[in-house]
Amino acid sequence: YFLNGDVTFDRYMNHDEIISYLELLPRQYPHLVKLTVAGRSVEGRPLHLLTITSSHSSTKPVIFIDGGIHAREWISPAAALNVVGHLLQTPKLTRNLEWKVMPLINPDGYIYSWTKDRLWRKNRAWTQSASCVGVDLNRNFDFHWGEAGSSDRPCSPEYIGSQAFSEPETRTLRDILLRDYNRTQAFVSIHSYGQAILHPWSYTTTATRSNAGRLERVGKDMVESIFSGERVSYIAGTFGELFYTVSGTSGDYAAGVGEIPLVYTLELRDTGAAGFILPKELIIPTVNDAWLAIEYLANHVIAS
Ligand code: ING
Ligand code: ZN
Repeated sequence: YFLNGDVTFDRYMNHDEIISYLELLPRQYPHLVKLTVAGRSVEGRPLHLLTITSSHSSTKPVIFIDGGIHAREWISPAAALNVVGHLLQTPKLTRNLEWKVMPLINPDGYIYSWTKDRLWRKNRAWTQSASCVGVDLNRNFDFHWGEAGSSDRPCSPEYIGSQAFSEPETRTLRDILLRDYNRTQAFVSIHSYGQAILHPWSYTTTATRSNAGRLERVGKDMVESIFSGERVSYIAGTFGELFYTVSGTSGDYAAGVGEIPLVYTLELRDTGAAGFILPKELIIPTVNDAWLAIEYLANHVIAS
């Protein structure tokens, strides 16, 4: 059963349940949680931002997390909310860090995936094509926009949009990201599936980022941390070297324009058997994968 405002990981929470839980948090933890509406989706829904920290100070390192950018990846907002739940019980991580979490950056798409088309990926924007809806938000960021692994055809699931940042969802994420970018130490974008921890660059396999060694080491440590906790195998590397190249992603933007040192995309379970339709029995172990990785990353930021 579900009490209004409760959180559950025994099954997927729908849009309204997620929002009720978000709205409850600042009332339950007024000293730790601030909830703001950072923008509006194409269909006018609030884009929520949680700021989580004890004793506000403008000098703490920031860790930014985005969830739910792709509608059908239901495990992603669940993982973001589970991280929030853990943070509220881990004083070390809220005392030393400031967290900015957008658990559901594509609410219109999420609802559409619940009600009309389970495998919907994009947002719900009108396009130049009368018959095709939606922009792939993870192709709409202004860093190597419209290059490899994306499409300028509105009917494509990887449609880039009419221009970079054409969508209110990506503009909202950008504006929050850039606001504190000089003290943002880590950025994590949560997706499924593939069991991989990816670092920039995604748009190319020929260039490596200046801090590639550190990115690779910390990525491998996160994989190890997941394995020791959950006995499940993830792989670490750049998206380009492990899979193929894609451009206009939030991660590449955070690294390339935001200049955030530690940038990771988590591709959670599974490796393809269930794919996007991950059974509800796997929610709890899978959101724990994300927590183990992010907890490791947070402790790394504090230690460095
Ligand atoms: N995959 C991601 C996608 O947007 C990705 C892969 C994300 C690559 C971020 C690099 C950076 O296509 C899924 N499953 O959405
Ligand atoms: Zn995705």
